[in-house]
Amino acid sequence: MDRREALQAIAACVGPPGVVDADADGERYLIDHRRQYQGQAAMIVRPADVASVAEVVRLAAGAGLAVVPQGGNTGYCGGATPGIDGQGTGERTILLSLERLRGIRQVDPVGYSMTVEAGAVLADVQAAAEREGMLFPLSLGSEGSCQIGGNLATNAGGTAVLRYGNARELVLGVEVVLADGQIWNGLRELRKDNAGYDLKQLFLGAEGTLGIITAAVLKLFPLPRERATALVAVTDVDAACQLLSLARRESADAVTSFEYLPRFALELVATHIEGGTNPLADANYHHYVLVELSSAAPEARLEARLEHLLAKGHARGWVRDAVVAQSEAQRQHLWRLRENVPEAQRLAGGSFKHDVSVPIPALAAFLAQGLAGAAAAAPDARPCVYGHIGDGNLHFNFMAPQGEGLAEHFEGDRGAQVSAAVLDAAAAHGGSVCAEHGVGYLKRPLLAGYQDAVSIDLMRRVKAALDPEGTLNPHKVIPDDPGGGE
Ligand code: FAD
Ligand code: 2HG
Ligand code: ZN
Repeated sequence: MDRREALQAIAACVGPPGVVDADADGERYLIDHRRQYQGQAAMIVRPADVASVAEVVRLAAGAGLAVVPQGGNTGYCGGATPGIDGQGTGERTILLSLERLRGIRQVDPVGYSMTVEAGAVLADVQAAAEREGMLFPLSLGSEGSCQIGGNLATNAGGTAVLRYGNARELVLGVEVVLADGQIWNGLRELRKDNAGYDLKQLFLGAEGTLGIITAAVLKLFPLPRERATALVAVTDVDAACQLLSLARRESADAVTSFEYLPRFALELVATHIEGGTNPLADANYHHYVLVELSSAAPEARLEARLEHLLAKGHARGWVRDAVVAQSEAQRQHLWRLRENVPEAQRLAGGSFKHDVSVPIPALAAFLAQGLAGAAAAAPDARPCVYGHIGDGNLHFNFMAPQGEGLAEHFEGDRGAQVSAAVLDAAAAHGGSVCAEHGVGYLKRPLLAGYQDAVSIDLMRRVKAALDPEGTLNPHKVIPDDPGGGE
């Protein structure tokens, strides 16, 4: 079958509701969330079930067409955008959206698990678990539009990793369409299974380069009965890390979230987001953490524990001031301040982003080194460094000076020097230059520069074993092989 015939067969397989009219609706699928990439595809399809996903991949592979899977298209690294390699691959690429596979197949209160299809929106997965009195703890600012398949494919992090782990730690089983169109049914609910390699891990965090996740069995947890949440002004990042350690000990490890916010991030939210007022704005504090404790125990007395540890932190000189939420509305308000930092940055002209992690004890030294190096290269840039310090993960972002465009300020050498300052500092502290957003297309050069050669070689060999024809999401994740391969 040639490519034209394969495209016709794919269209027939998914039927008219499964083919997107690219002229009318293509932008939603072909441009990434941050509008950094304009993609191209020979066809955009939305199969309605796993058998159709498998048939699309089988037909595509047989005709030498590539397939790029897409979830909610909220990714930050261009991973879900087809045909952006500048080599005209769009003409032989199918974009496959999982959005019609959105069923919640089962919620199991005895096994504390649920089985969902890949296209289910994360917020719907959370709500389905909650309706049955359980918690699916993955939580990100994009949860209203990202899909569980995309979350698993990127091994998403978010604001509850400290307590529950990254996405890959929340998975018991997966169903995957392989590069030749076979379906691997790994939808197991087992808590223990050492029958050889843990194959599901190959597909979690692989960003669609090794298989297309079509369904998953997820771990659930008891729903918290109590939460205590505070916005805390701390002396500096070192003090924040000390407070985290104390909080874990004092609360019997009830710390669910521990998020760092510098004054500048809160100012952006106050300026650009309706109702985004920082309750501690009047005092001249520079460093804040949003702390949340949660517990499923009936009388955990979390608010008292939180007050107690804040008092201890104050006595030790780490805490300067704090607001403890007194109602669910106040709690929501504090979370709105944190969750809206990405949107506030976007509304303020966008940010030059780095997503890095280091061991928690190295955070303060890393931050100081990264900021100093970046300031030497771009003294007028405005750092907006914030994020999941409870996981050692900082979003090391920079905004252009007021009145100047982002691209204009960071293009060329200046941007390269800022990035080198941040990424070299992360590497020097034993960190990662791709903490939670993945590699996609954007960060392949970083991987080539900062990942050791043996790791990259192993990744190439895994890719060659699972997708020898390079059908799935080509030119993503794995750096180009100077020897001529992908
Ligand atoms: P997409 O963007 O559609 O795809 C991402 C990658 O996964 C692509 O490579 C794609 O090919 C692949 N893929 C998608 N679906 C499948 C599938 N079913 N099978 C195989 N491969 C697939 N990320 C975090 O980790 N933590 C955060 O706190 C966080 N906060 C965010 C806040 C905002 C406001 C925004 C816009 C984004 C945020 N992100 C965050 C980034 C993003 O939301 C996550 O990476 C998310 O997991 C992507 O899911 P998605 O469904 O949108 O995937
Ligand atoms: C978050 O934690 C997201 O809010 C976005 O991961 C990070 O703005 C960013 O770079
Ligand atoms: Zn994040």
